[in-house]
Amino acid sequence: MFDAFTRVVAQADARGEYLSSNQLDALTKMVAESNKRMDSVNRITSNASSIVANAGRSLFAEQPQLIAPGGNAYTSRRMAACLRDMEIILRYVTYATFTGDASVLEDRCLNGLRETYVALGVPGASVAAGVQKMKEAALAIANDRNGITQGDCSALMSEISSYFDRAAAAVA
Ligand code: PEB
Repeated sequence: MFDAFTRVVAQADARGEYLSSNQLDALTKMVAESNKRMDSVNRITSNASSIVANAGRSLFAEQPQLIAPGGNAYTSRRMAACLRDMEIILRYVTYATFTGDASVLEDRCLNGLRETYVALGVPGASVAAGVQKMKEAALAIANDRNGITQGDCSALMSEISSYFDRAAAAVA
């Protein structure tokens, strides 16, 4: 598991080199703008249950076969497993956002997830659709201009977006 700092160190060490000035500049910028990152993590984390519940509601409205008898979210046990899975994925996205690196998400959540869903008979494309819905909600909350110091968060938002996209692509 890497963060933005340990990844750069591991790469430099593998080559037996000092950190380059480009790497130092990028990390300095990341530190200088870290309040944006922390605020985004905080906002997504504190709204996690509504992000998950609304994404689930919207997914089941679009794909009602999931909650019909025989569907993959039919019975409260499967429904609970489904909402829990979405919550787990969202949690790892917040970890990746915090560390500025996708490896925690990849290694501890997405690795083998597609195979797990195939084995369980859970439709990966539907999980991916749920993840995309969480992405839209999370970005709207993280990027809300109200009640916060104004600044350019476009790079951070596309970074966060990329973590959701990775999760969706891993199971689709
Ligand atoms: C992944 N999900 C399920 C299981 C596992 C995961 C390992 C099997 C064990 C169990 O039931 O608890 N676990 C989950 C995860 C990590 C982990 C992400 C990462 C660290 O450890 N059903 C739907 C939707 C979708 C869904 C499309 C969006 O209709 C999910 C939610 N996951 C779903 C369902 C089950 C499941 C299990 C329904 C139960 C399947 C079953 O038992 O029939």
